[in-house]
Amino acid sequence: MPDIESLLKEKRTFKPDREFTRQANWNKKQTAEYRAMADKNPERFWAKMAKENVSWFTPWKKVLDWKPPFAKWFVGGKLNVSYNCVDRHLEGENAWRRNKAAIIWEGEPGDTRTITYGELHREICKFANVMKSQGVKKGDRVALYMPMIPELSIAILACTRIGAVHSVVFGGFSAEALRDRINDAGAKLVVTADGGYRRGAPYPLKPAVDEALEGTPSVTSVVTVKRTGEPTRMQAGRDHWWHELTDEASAVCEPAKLDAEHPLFILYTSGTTGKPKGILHTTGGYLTHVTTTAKVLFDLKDSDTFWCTADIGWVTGHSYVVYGILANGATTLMYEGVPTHPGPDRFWDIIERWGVTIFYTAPTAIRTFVRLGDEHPKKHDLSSLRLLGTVGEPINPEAWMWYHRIIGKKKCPIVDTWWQTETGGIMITPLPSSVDTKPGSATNPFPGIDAAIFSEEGNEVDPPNGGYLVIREPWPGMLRGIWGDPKRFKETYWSKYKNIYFTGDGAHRDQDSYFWIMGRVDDVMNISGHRIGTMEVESALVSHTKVAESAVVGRPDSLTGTAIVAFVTPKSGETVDDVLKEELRTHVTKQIGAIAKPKEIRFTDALPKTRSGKIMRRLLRDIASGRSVGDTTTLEDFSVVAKLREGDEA
Ligand code: 7RM
Repeated sequence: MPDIESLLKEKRTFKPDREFTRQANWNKKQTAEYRAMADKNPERFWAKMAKENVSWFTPWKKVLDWKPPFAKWFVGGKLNVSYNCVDRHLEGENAWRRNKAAIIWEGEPGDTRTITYGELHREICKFANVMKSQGVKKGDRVALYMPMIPELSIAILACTRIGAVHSVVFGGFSAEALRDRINDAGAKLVVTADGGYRRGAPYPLKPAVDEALEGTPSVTSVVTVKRTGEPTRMQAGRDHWWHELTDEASAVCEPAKLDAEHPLFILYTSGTTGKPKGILHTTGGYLTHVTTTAKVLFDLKDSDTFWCTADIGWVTGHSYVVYGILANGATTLMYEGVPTHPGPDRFWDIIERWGVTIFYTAPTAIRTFVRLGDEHPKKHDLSSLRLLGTVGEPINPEAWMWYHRIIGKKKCPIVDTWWQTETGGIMITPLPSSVDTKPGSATNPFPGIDAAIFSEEGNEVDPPNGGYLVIREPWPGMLRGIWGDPKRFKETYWSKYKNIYFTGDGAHRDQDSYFWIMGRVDDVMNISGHRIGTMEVESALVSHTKVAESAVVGRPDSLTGTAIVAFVTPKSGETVDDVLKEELRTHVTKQIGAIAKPKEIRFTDALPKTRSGKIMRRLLRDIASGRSVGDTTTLEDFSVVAKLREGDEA
């Protein structure tokens, strides 16, 4: 019996654009050479990348020391991440970058700031000196609870300059969530802001810090950026204004020469239990991984303006708003607010005004834009775009096609990038110069990444069957542990299969060996003994002309074991009734087969999502089964659940 059956068939393929391939950082020939090298000897490949793309103070003695599940990369090497992201762009043949934009920032109200590499260097040094004056030393943890403002990137890079370990806590988290994360990491310093702007209004942040700090013995001081200017309570002796401290600070600060395995950051991510895991990343391997992937699959050039729409509070923002982009000397665009303020075309307006060349966003955002209507992107000149990317979820082929046609004007390659907080950088992705893409497939592992699909028993399964996505060999950006909890690290990732990293995702490969990620394995339903990915049913639903978005979950069923319940958001203006329900059930039957036909369809105006845009299927499972809903701390908008509940009673 196959582990996970895949029933969705996608036949369209898209060849790399010739023009694009000709100018790519890695052309077809180089890609083939590197792939061959990586297949034969991944350590040799990664060592070459580390040498080419990262600057070292002291070379490493050993590429990899692997004592499963603990890996050390570039053992004995010394480097500094802020040096790689900034200083080296001010020296030698790169010195012309001094007055090049490193960060283009746009606030939600429309205010903007452009920070050159030269300025960024000064600001980082100043804030590094501020942290030193607050008693922060190498190895100390610093919690960053901030809106999407340049000071967040500056603080991150200042930490790396002195070897402090940052823990960015997304600004949408509650005081309680912040307190747990501060305590788990034992942070000494908290950096925050009075507030930020979202949906056209200021929101406060500092009061949540005050509340969190009622129970955080490790914190000795707080630095607050003045962003909104709203009245803010400051506690004498503990609280300081960013601008007051940095005004007095020296702009000279030597980058610390840090060990390749020195801790770089902790980032909390949710698992199957309630307690978030502090994912630990270290210096040399992580930087090699994100810098190389950014250069190769985003094809980053000096002339690029790269925009990743993720908040820096998520790993996508760490790796591809800050580290991977600045290390390549490109210009990174940071936007503070929501996509729909002041109008539904804000993103397209930003792309047009700044001439964004590479745009990286999430499928959930793309589906929102599909729903809002084509007239909004069509109002804008998007011709600066040359490459598009997606991340965070499987993208349904219809959304992919829309992105390709309406945003990419059929000329931009699309890189569908699969990776995780734990993997540090991108793992499975098309290389835009040389891989034919298929809508909905992340295609192939990056060179030097050994991804495979395993059965329950730990055998590799043959296409087209599905199973569990695993990574068989260590890679440079891999997590080094869960902060303070080696036992949980082993149990979560290394206990299902011996010495093999378990991703928690289901996937299958097609006849061409392409990977199709089917979502988390706890999103897999077992219907009458057939395992079906929720994503496949969702994809089928979304391919119907009247459907904007859908989330599919299983609920216990006495007959079939599990019954499929589909939550469906119709496109605006569509009438919903029983006729449409029947139409959709027939549609899914036609697309996938009767086995996947939803038993129940529920129409809803909105789906419950986390603040990073992932649909909270766990909540929907609870609602679909009539259970009370569990932990909702990561929920973006609680009223959505209340509404779904009301529908329950009706
Ligand atoms: C980068 C990020 C990780 C989980 C992962 C998957 C899902 C991410 C894709 C994807 C299908 C993709 N880190 N996921 N990217 N599924 N195709 N291109 O999102 O730690 O927050 O989430 O996200 O389930 O395990 S994360």
